[in-house]
Amino acid sequence: MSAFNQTIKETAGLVEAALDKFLPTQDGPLGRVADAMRWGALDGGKRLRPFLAVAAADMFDVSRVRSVRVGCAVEMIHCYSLIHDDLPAMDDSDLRRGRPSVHKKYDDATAILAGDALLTQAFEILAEEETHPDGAVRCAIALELARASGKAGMVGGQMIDIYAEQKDFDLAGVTQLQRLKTGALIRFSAVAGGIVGEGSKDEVGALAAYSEDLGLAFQIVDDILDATSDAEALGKPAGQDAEMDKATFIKLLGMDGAKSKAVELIDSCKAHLDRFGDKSAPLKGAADFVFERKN
Ligand code: GRG
Repeated sequence: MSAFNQTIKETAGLVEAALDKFLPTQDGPLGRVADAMRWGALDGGKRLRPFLAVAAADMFDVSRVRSVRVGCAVEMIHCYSLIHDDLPAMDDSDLRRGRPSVHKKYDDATAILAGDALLTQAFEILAEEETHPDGAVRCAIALELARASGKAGMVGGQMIDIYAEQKDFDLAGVTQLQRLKTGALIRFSAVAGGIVGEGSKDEVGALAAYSEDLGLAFQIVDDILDATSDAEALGKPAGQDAEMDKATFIKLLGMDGAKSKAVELIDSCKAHLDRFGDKSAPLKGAADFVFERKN
């Protein structure tokens, strides 16, 4: 295993343990939604977003107790979005992270409620004093997450994805859609690490620039994997973009053009971190990981 894979695995272990504590099983009528939250959030995924939050915070010597909480908050939002995205009213997907999606394992109502509860618990975690003793810092992180996940961010991107007449989208249109749908949470992750670390405006700005390029590269790779991989390797259905005639980077740039664009973005995202010197190695490693990932 490469040194970076070992590092992201270690962080994922910390996040898994913290999520397990945040999401205990429960007796009585709430047991079902508690179990569904655990099914949707535990034991799966690359944990890329929490890794970005923790690695960015590490550059400012933030304690892992704090940074892992920020990482758990963004992972909970991500997991809620996947649970809702898999519902029959959206992507209608039976498979997620290589196992039945939450509505398949439970039912639609339970999946909706489990997603809602993960969404709200993310903000609960950020608001608690253990995340940062300074209420203004906690508020700044929560504000950033609200913007990244709501109508001006991920939800807005999902809305455009579902309802816009995508066949007419040009590169600017696809880029804007993906910046919102996938990019906003990736951007939040790195930026939140800088905020919890009380970085300067310029330092947080550099993290924003890094994660904006990284988010787009992530999406291009996602398009490539959707077109070239299979459900077994991805742990979710493949070939959906072409089936639904979605506007993707591959459709607009061709496969080679999309790959070149991803390489360009990976190079430029790393360059934004040069000001942090050696401390930025894990975040630069994350960029290579995004490019080389197979699921
Ligand atoms: C339902 C509000 C709402 C939003 C859904 C993010 C999203 C919006 C839907 C997910 C659909 C999708 C497959 C988008 C492509 C990019 C993406 C978010 C992939 C999944 O993220 P990974 O690869 O997944 O980080 P893991 O499982 O590793 O966490």
